[in-house]
Amino acid sequence: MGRFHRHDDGTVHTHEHGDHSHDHGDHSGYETGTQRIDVLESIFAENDVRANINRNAFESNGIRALNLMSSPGSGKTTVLAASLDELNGDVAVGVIEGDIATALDAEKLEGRGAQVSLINTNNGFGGECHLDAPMVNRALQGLALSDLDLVIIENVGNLVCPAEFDVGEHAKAMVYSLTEGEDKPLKYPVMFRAVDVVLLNKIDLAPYLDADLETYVAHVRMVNPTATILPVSARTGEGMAAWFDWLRKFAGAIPTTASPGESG
Ligand SMILES: Nc1nc2c(ncn2[C@@H]2O[C@H](COP(=O)(O)OP(=O)(O)OP(=O)(O)O)[C@@H](O)[C@H]2O)c(=O)[nH]1
Ligand SMILES: [Mg+2]
Repeated sequence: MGRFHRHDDGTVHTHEHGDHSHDHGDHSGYETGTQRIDVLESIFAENDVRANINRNAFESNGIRALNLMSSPGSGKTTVLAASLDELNGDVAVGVIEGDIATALDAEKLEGRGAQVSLINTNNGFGGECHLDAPMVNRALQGLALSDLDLVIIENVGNLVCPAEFDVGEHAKAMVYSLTEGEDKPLKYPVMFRAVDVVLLNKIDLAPYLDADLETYVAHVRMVNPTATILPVSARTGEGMAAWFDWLRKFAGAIPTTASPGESG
């Protein structure tokens, strides 16, 4: 069982076995709970310091930054490729491409008018399941920030860890594919709760999956009443105009009364 977790407000809480009347007899894990929490708190604290450094770097260059997250294969890179093609010549975009290994996604985004900076999290010990602020800070060295309006960070494909790390972004978006099943917001609420936008992707597959879009939307709403939910197909382009519109507003390229990502 997990003995710590980080709340949306950034605090870390622990549940020791001694808190409960039962004892699972599980002594294989961490006997030193307090020390472990100290380490985690300092990791998150250090991350948040670096995240603010990143945010200041973005803001001093007039950049808006978006953290794009999802399970593996939901469609982040496909959405990004279409977005770069759409904004090319209009909005100056930089991409930070986070992957455990390979340059495969970074290569798919080449030639679309954007600067791309790749960061592999593989450190020889298996690779991190998320980007943290220090990694994004290193990736920033690969971008000419003064030339950019918008930076999109493609996080490592994972439905849990990326949502826990502020990397200095101004808003979080996620891609939720119909193929993942309609129960995912309920089973993995942390990311669904953390995001400003949910792209409900692969709607072209709805007939084959016998999927009911309304149930997907209702489940997202149960954990996140305010997120913008956009049903799209990055494959066919259906619904993508609304996403491009959101991105342009976010980047400040078209006027808006309330900037997306600043409402919540
Ligand atoms: N049918 C359909 N397929 C899609 C759609 N969007 C993406 N795909 C396919 O889904 C697969 C995964 O898409 P990616 O864009 O690589 O997903 P990703 O989230 O970037 O994956 P990771 O970076 O590995 O986590 C690819 O084969 C895409 O062509 C869509 O709207 N409809
Ligand atoms: Mg990808």
